[in-house]
Amino acid sequence: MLKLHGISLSNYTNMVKQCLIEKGIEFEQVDARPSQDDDFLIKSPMGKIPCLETPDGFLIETAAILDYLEDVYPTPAMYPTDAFAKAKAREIMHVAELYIEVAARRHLGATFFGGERSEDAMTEVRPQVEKGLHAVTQLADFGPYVMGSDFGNVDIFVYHSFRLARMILKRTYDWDITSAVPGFDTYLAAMDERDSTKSVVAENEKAMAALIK
Ligand SMILES: N[C@@H](CCC(=O)N[C@@H](CS)C(=O)NCC(=O)O)C(=O)O
Repeated sequence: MLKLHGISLSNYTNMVKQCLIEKGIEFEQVDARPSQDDDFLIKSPMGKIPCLETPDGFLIETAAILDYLEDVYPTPAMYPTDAFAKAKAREIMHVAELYIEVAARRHLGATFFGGERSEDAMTEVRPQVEKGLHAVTQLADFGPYVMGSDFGNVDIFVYHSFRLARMILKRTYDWDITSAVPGFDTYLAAMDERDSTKSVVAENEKAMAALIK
């Protein structure tokens, strides 16, 4: 059986978990936190979570894991079949990760873990995220899903990237990024109705409540 190493606090772990649930793949979640310990680096060479334990070995990087799941468990399909549309889905996933979530993450320590607020990050992050949001607005369809009427990995990826970024940016700048992207609220409502979202978010909220207290 596949083993998903990670915790429910982790938005990337939650992306993989939601894809596993949507595909109906049996898996076990193994509690693992990011670590630079040698025994964890053997499984996850950057020390990050998630990592997926497969019959062929360990895999890291969420987008690569989602691709593996698609190749090994092709139904239900989580990417468009058309090559260009599939590349467009991946394009939006990269934009959401690199220019919104990773940018917002610079405030993660100060927002949730009592770290010191960086003045450089305060001035640099917001304009970076604004560029990312502008790109998503241009690329996405939200009809109601990111690429139209079909749900897929791009929806899972954008949902969990934005969810964390939104919490961080609200607490940092009192800025709600969902209102910056037309149609985003309709997409969120469609995502929130899915059983897979409900179960992943419920576990995440439990973990967040314990963290924030
Ligand atoms: N690009 C990685 C990002 C994974 C990631 O940043 N995971 C976080 C937890 S949500 C982590 O392990 N952070 C610890 C660290 O960056 O050292 C992926 O796609 O899986």
